[in-house]
Amino acid sequence: MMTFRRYLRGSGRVLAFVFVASVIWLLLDIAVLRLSFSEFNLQLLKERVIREKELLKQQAKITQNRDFRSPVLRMDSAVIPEEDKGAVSSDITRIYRQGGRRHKEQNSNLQENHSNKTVSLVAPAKKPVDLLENDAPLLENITVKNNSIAESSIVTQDTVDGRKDAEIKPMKTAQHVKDESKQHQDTKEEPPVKRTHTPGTKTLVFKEENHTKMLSQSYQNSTVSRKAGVHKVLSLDVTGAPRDPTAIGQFGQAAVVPSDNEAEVKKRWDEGYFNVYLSDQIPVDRAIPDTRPDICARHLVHDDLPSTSVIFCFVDEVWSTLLRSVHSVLNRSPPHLLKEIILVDDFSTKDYLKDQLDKYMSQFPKVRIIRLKERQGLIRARLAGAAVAKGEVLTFLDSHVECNVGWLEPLLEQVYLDRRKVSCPVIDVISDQDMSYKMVDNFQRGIFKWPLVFGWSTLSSKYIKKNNMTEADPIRCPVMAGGLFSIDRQYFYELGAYDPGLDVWGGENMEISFKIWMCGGEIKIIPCSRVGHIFRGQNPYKFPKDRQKTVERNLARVAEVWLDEYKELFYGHGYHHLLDKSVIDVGNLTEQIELRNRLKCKSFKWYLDNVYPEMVTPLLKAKGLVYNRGLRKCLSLKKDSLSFEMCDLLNQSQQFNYTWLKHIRQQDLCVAPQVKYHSLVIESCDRANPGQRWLHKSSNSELPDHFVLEFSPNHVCLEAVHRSEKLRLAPCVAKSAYQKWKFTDYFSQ
Ligand code: LR7
Ligand code: MN
Repeated sequence: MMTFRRYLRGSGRVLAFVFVASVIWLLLDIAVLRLSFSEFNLQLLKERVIREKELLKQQAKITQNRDFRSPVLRMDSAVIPEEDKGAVSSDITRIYRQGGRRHKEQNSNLQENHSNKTVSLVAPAKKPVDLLENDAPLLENITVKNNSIAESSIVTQDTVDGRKDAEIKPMKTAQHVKDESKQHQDTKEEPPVKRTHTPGTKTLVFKEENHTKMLSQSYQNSTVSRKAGVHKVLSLDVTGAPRDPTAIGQFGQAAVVPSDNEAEVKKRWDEGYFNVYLSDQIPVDRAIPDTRPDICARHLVHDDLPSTSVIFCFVDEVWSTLLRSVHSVLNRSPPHLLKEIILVDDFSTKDYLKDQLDKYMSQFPKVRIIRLKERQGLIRARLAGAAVAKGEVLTFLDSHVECNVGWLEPLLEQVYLDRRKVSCPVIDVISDQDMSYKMVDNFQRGIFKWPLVFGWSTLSSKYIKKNNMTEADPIRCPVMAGGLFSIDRQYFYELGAYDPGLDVWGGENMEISFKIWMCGGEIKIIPCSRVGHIFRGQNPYKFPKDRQKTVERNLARVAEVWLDEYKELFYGHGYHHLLDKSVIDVGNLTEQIELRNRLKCKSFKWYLDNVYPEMVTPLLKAKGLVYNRGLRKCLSLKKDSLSFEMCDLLNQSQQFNYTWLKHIRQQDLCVAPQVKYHSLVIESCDRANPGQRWLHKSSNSELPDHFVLEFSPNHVCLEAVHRSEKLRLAPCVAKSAYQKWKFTDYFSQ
């Protein structure tokens, strides 16, 4: 105790005071510090909650948006393979921990994309006349030509009441079964033929009031200011009581060939690639069954419909089918509406198509024949016919058809209601085997699949119900088959007619369809107008140049002018070779592109969103981080060089696209092999350069997860080097994890 007191004396007292004061100061300091730490933590926590909320909001928005998904939202499932999740879990935490800047960038990108989408989805103003706008999803069965599938197969199709119903497709010989990617447009496939006996299939009740309502609504909204009366559609048919009721094939019935004449059938088949032998025995003015829905005969049309020129182009058409086509128009069209029939002879080689044809047709004052001095192909032949046509409406038909009762007025009625309406009949089937006339299933429309392959698809029963459709209502048609349609003559020219650079056959139906829809018009299939057509397995005439190249070139012209950024999808579906200028010269497109600009046509995206929304068209095959299984890291591009980093969904250097042209790209830069094929470089993307194409997830590939260099004849793959974490090219090894890659999001296989 004494000792302690001694310490408190003199200088010791001062020292003790200083000590106690410092202890108190220290304690106070600690208390203040603790207080500010907890405030700071609270702030951090708040920020994190806000960020997470924002992420969730975007997630909700983006899930509604089919075509655009942020990698951030898929990180748990897509970026990281299940077995590797642990390895990168710290990265996920890091993303959340990272400050706002990069995060904001990502946000604004997402917002921008989202608002773009919203704008482009604004539907065009509905015309009251049109009861059938595309406001319901169309889940449909699609029949596209696919030569790799034996066409004798039985395809099932949804019937109106949703049951599966067998639909029998006609047999086609195996010789037509060719490489699918090269033969897309070889022939047009028949639409499904109606089965005559479908017990239990619900028949839709026709609603006459619907039509009358439509007609009066249409009239109110018509661009035509004339006032006219209406009348019931004329069911004119000169062949109603045929000359020879017992003739072969009469009434559109199947004609049977006696067995001892089968050799003759075979011998003459190639003249038209159908049963020419039978056709020649069937009356050129035979009667056919009226295949229209019953209500059609009671439909009203306007009294002052425009007149039409019917244009048939032909090259080496079979005599009897050409005549039957012409007779069917003469016999079943109201004479006051039929201005003329123009036969355009596209430099045929057959003698009977010269003087004999002139002589035969001279008995019909309405028939004019124009002869082309050299082979032009059907597209320029149609242009030649249109150039001399005098009717207000042009009606194009193939030269092996049979127009049915009441076919013309419903087509002209559409044009009358709005000159930008282009109307197509339902194309019934005339059998190439027995020449019977067959009714096709209702509710069919023309569509395309990549790479611009025409096909038929059935409207879904949901769509039919939602739009309260009857079998007689016009059907919006994204793509017309091509050969059979009516169009206002002046409007045809306003649209720039056909691209005259299209050769011989193929692709012009895509061109005119995109042009019509994108430049303010519409295409409808009119179920009350029926025309039979002989669908053939092959074109019976010669192509001046290679057939396949001709069609490919036509399609490439269409793609270049009309498809915008979607042309990558066209080339990406088996047409990469067309990008090489030395392989194909598509010719000059300036005029076509100028035309599109002059007409201020809408974008192809608009067309897809508004006319054919059921078509799923992702612009990329895959996108996001490029994760390497072996390294468990992601590819990164910094200062033009590739390396690996811990995966970071917000890191822009790690974002890559895998395109339809098979590029692994970031903006305009593509991953490409080094000249000597051992290492990798980054270079400007060049769509014509096959060296920049990588196969990844390609169907039937034994190396689906690899990046296989397409260009190289040996299997060479992109590989991450284990130790150096560099990239190199190496012979492909199926099991090597270092050669396996995964994008965050895949949009297509
Ligand atoms: O060089 C030619 N010159 C011609 O005048 C080649 C053909 N033609 C004539 C030919 O004689 C025929 O009258 O053009 C017409 C059409 O030729 P097809 O019958 O050989 O064609 P297609 O029926 O096989 O093909 C369809 O696709 C074509 C693509 O260019 C045209 O658009 C056809 O008009 C079109 N036919 C139809 O749309 C009928 C329904 C088929 C379907 C689906
Ligand atoms: Mn045809």
